[in-house]
Amino acid sequence: MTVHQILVAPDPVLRKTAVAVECVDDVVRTLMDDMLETMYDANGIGLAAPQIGIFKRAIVLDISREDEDPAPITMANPEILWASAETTTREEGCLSLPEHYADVTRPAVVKVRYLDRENEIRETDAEGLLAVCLQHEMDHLDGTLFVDRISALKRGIILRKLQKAKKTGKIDTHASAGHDSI
Ligand code: GNR
Ligand code: NI
Repeated sequence: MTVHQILVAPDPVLRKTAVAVECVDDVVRTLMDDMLETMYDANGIGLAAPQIGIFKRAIVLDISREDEDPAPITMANPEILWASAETTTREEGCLSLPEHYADVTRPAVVKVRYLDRENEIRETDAEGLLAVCLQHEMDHLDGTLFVDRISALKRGIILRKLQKAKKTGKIDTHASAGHDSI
């Protein structure tokens, strides 16, 4: 298993659209296991393959609390079949926008179809934090970041700060904070 480096915005790689997974085979299962390990290592509750530079429609999540047993979820080719008109607003963060948070409004409930680890088609209804996280991860598969769903003013502030931090080398990316560098 491998902990991957997580790409940080602004990075054109995060803007690419990921390609559908043809079949959830051992290669995809290994990718998902690596994504889970990377996500847990970074203390995230979700991760999409493009965040580690892999353009496959694969996402992982675990929204269990620290005092609960781990509850990893892996999905390939997730698609929203239905979204509620009712919306919910929640403060979001993103491992690719480190240390920046903003309120994002999204449908409160979604029905999602996906391929599970055994390549079986499944459907599930999600609400609450799971619905938020699912939509956040699915956005990554289309090159969308949560800052695209807030005001242009706030988006500009966050992206400019990240760009500046990158230029001055002050960004505390996962890799530079971890064991890969130096
Ligand atoms: O770790 C994460 N926390 C989070 C909090 C609120 C809404 C969405 C998320 S997902 C994020 C991890 C991440 O960047 N996934 O792409
Ligand atoms: Ni994210």
